[in-house]
Amino acid sequence: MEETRRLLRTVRKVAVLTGAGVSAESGIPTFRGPGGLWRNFRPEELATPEAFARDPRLVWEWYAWRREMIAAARPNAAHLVLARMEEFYPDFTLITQNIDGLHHAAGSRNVVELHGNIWRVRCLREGKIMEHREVPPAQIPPTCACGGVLRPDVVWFGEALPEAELNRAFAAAQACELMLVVGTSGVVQPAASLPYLVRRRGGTVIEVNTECTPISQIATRSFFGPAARVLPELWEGVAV
Ligand code: BV8
Repeated sequence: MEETRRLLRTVRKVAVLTGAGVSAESGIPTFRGPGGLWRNFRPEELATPEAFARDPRLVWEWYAWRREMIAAARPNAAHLVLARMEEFYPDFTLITQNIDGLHHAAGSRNVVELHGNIWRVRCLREGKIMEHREVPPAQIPPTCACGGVLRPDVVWFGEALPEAELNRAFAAAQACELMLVVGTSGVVQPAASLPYLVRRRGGTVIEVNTECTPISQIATRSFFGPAARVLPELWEGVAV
């Protein structure tokens, strides 16, 4: 741990990749861990354009359930350490696969939301994107003033990631000296390829997870434990 703290004191360019595990201690179930199921559906069955086309109501009921949990959730110590890191490092990019907005709520500003945000919707008729914070939505599925159906502004399986965000993420992976990978199972592409990019360039990858993942095979070091405990421990004494 001290060796990694020393490293964290000396680097200047840091990128972070977070997944559902960073929000687990805020009470939000992860995708592939316990509690991730909803009415016996797996996320991969609901987070697809086909599922939405087939049954927009069912998919919206899943998002409405997640909105209820996220609205009641507060950023945990891991989110807060990541917000403090952004103040400390001259070059810092936080890349997240999460759609819960908890990094913003913790004070992070330069956040790359690779998979969108649960508090934004997109009109299927005119493509307009807008904030939509009803918990639960007054109407399911919600409709636009133009009459079009509104979908969550998130990236579903089989859908391309937003180009600007993806470019920012790859640029950060190319430029960073160290990438911190927190709470991701490392199975969803293209996000999961970012740590490999860093290692291939000779950069350092530090993983924080409660279990072993494919990223553990290539990480410079993995710290196994809950992010809300491990991140404050890693950060202790670095930013003094
Ligand atoms: C695309 C938004 C192409 C919606 C999400 C075969 C091989 C390779 C790739 C594919 C393939 N078949 C299909 C694909 C592509 C597919 C993919 O990767 N599939 C996987 C399942 C194999 N990818 C896509 O479809 C992507 N699009 O490829 O498009 C394309 C290109 C051009 C034009 C058209 C098309 C889109 C992927 C995005 C999907 N959307 N979410 C929503 O959230 O509702 S993905 C979803 O999974 C979430 O974003 C989630 O964040 C993400 C990744 O999961 P994790 O965050 O890692 O969460 P998970 O539960 O898995 O793991 C939690 C981890 O935390 C665990 O390791 C656990 O141990 C740890 N943990 C738990 N508690 C703690 C903890 N760690 C620390 N502390 C704790 N307390």
